[in-house]
Amino acid sequence: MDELKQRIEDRSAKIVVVGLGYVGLPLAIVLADEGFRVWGLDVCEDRAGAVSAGDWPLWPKEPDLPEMLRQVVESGRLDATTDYAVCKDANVIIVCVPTPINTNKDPDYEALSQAITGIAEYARRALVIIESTLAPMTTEDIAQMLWPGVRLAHCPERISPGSLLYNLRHMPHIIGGYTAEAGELAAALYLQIVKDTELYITDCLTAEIVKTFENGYRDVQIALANELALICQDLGADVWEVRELVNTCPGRDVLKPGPGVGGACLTKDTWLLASALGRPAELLLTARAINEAMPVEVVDLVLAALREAKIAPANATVTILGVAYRAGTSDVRESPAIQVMSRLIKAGCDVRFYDPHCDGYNGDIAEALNEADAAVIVTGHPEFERLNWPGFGHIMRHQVLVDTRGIVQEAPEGFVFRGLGRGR
Ligand code: SAJ
Repeated sequence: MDELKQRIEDRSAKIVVVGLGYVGLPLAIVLADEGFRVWGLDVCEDRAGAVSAGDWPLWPKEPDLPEMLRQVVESGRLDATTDYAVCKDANVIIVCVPTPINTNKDPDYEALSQAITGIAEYARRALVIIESTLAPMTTEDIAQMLWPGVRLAHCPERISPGSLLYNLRHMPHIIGGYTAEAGELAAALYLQIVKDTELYITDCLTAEIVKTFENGYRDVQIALANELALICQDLGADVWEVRELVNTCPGRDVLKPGPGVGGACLTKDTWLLASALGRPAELLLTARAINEAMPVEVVDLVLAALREAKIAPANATVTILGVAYRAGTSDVRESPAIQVMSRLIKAGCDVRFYDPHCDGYNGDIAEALNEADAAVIVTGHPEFERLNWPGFGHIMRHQVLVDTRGIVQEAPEGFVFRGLGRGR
């Protein structure tokens, strides 16, 4: 313990980060930036090659990290490989591989099993940290795959796209030690990178439940906002006004309704949590069902607006504004926009899309709206708050606008307008 702790504290520890995605790559960069010798390991040769060359292989819009990557590679503190043998003399191995769900909504631990198998023979001397999100009790299974005295901790990532670096440094860290010694060692490591935040040391099971439930909790809150939107739509009220007035009551903080929940975390963490239970997690799973059904509600709104404008879906060109799942980012993973688009295509519409943040989708908005029959705001990008609808009305073939984010204050003149949750 003492020698390893010493190496962590004086930053002479060699660290291997397994999985160079949006969790592992920022972590590897920050650790290298703090002076550690870091190796990234990824099964994808292209990914490992790009990182070794100092080229940011993920979303281009992430602040600061691409430049930091170039610097730590140039300084010789970060390198990448596909070969697990790099773990041989590692002092710390941090596993950051994806833990998605399969089509049955069960955990898909293929990448995790591969990573654990890959590091197993080298893990005897190292501290092993799992940052991947895990269903409760999975760390125990991982410990069984490693050797009996393994120093293992589950420290679930808490970062989100667009602010990876900030989250890594400033989010409170939950440190689940498989043993008290492992928890203490992991805390010593994270102390080297965090700024102005807390580390909380607990056991692995608690850390697993905290991570999966914190996202399940957010999913339930969003589902409640979405349910309120559907109630208001049904009864002829405006959800944005109702929400604002509900939130004047102390202790109420209704989130914003929208076209559904996207991203890699909220769409699966409930399922990871539920997979470990011997009883149904009814409220959490109902929330999932509500959020998963929101794209259908959006398509119904679009079809109703087209009907009002007397346009048959088969004759309609619909422009989707916003493909990213989260405002201000270029991340399209599990985006509700994809569901909305594919359902509109199934309904017979011709679908175009525009997103100012996503490469490949960010041509010219006027071109995307030219001769279109309808526009549908799906992502709440700030750029969409200032659009000149009367101007676009002149270039559109028909003037139909659907807003799923409550960012168009008033129906533009001459438009058939529908807002999610706006029954009037
Ligand atoms: N959404 C709504 N209404 C809201 C808030 C969000 O419809 O009021 C939708 C978004 O449009 C998006 C989805 O929910 O489609 C998820 O949004 P999010 O803001 O929760 O962003 P995520 O999925 O990137 O969540 C991450 C989570 N972080 C991790 O899993 C490590 C989550 O725990 C954080 O709370 C969240 O970021 C955050 O607040 O940054």
